[in-house]
Amino acid sequence: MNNLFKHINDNDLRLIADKIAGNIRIAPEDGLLLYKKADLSLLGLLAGIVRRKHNDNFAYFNHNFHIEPTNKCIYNCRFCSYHKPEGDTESWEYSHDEMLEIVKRFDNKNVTEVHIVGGVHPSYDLHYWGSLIKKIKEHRPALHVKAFSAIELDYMITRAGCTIEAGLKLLKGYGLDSIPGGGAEIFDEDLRKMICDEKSSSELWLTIHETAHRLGIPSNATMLYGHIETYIHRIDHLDRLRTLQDKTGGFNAFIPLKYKKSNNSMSYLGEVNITEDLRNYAVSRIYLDNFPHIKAYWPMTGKESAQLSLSFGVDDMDGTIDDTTRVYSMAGSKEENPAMTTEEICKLIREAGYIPVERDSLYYPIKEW
Ligand code: V47
Ligand code: SF4
Repeated sequence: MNNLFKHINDNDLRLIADKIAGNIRIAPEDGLLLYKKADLSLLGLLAGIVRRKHNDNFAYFNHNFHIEPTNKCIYNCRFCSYHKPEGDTESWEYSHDEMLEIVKRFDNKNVTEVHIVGGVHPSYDLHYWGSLIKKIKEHRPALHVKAFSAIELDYMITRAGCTIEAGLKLLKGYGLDSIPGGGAEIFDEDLRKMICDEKSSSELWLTIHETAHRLGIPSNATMLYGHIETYIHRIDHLDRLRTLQDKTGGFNAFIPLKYKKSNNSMSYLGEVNITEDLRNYAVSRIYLDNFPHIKAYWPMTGKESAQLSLSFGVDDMDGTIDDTTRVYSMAGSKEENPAMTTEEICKLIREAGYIPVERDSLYYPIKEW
C-alpha cells in the first residue's frame, strides 16, 4: 500500500488511489466510485498525479478564432439554444465571401487556427463546405482548419452520396486539418433518444472519429453533462472514448461541456454547480489515462472556473478566441463576447501556479510565456 493514502478511511477508495498513483488503469466501477464517494480534495490530488504525468506543470492555450457559418439546423436537440429553422427571423447564414471576410480580419494577427462549427444546414454537401476550406487555405495556407462536428460531417458526406471514408478523404484533400469534438453529447442510446433523438447515433459518431484517425485526421471529443445523465452514463461515455483511443490514438483533447440552461427546452433542469464541474474534470482526467489533454472551454465555464479547473486535471484553456461564437452566449454563458488577450490568459494560468505555453493545434509548443 502507498503510504500517501493511508489517511483514506474507505478501503475501496484507498485501493483506487493506490492504482492511480501506481500508474495502473482504473476500471469502470472504480470511476463510478470516484464520482460517488471521493471528496473534492482527493479528486484534485489524484487528477493532479495524472495531469503531471501527461503535462507536467504546463497549461496550454492557442491563438484561434471561431466561425459559426449558420445556426440553421435540420435537427432540434432539446438542450440547444442556438439552432433556428430556415426562415426564422433569428436565423443566420454567412456566404463563403462573408466567411472569408472574417478570416481576412485576422490577416495581421498572430492566430494559428480557425474553428468552424455550426448547425446542420439542409442545403449543402461536402463540396460546398470543402470549397470554403479550400478558399481559406488559398488565402492563408498555414492556418489550421479545425472544422465540423461529426454530426455536420455525417450530413454533408451522406448528402454528397459518399461513404464516410471517401467523404473524409475528400475533405482532407480540400484542406481539413482536424475535427472538433462536438456532437458526442452523451453516448447512452436511451438518453440520446430523450435529448437529441434525430441526431447521428453514438456508434456513427465513434465511427466517424475512428475513420478520421485512420486517415491521419486528429480530433477532439466532448461530453455534454449536467442534464439528465447519471454517473453511470458518464462512465459509459468515458469508457467508449478510452476504448477508441486505445485503438487509434487519434484524440488530442477531451472537453467536458456543462449543460447551460437558457433558452432551450430543458431549462427546468437548472445547472450543476462548480463543485460538480471540478469533480467531473478530475474523474475525466483520471479515467481517460490515454488522452493527452483535458480542455476547459472558458467561454462556457467562465474564466475563473476555467482557472480553478487547472488544479483538477485540466491542462488546456482552449484559445484566446474572439467574439464570433454564439453557441454558449445564447445558452446563457457569462461570457457574452468571448475574447481574452494573451496577457489575460497567461495571468490566469500563472495565478493558478502553472506555466503558460502557447501551442499549435496539434499541441506542439510555440512559446513559453
Ligand atoms: O455538440 C449545445 C454543445 C457543442 C449546449 O473540439 C451545449 O475544441 C452546453 O463541440 N449547453 C458544440 N453545451 C461545441 C463543441 C466544442 C466547443 C469547444 C471546443 C471544441 C473543440 C468543441 O456544444 C455541441 C453540444 O454538445 N451544446 N448546446 C448547451 N445548452
Ligand atoms: Fe443542431 Fe447542433 Fe443544435 Fe443539435 S446541437 S440542434 S445538431 S446546432
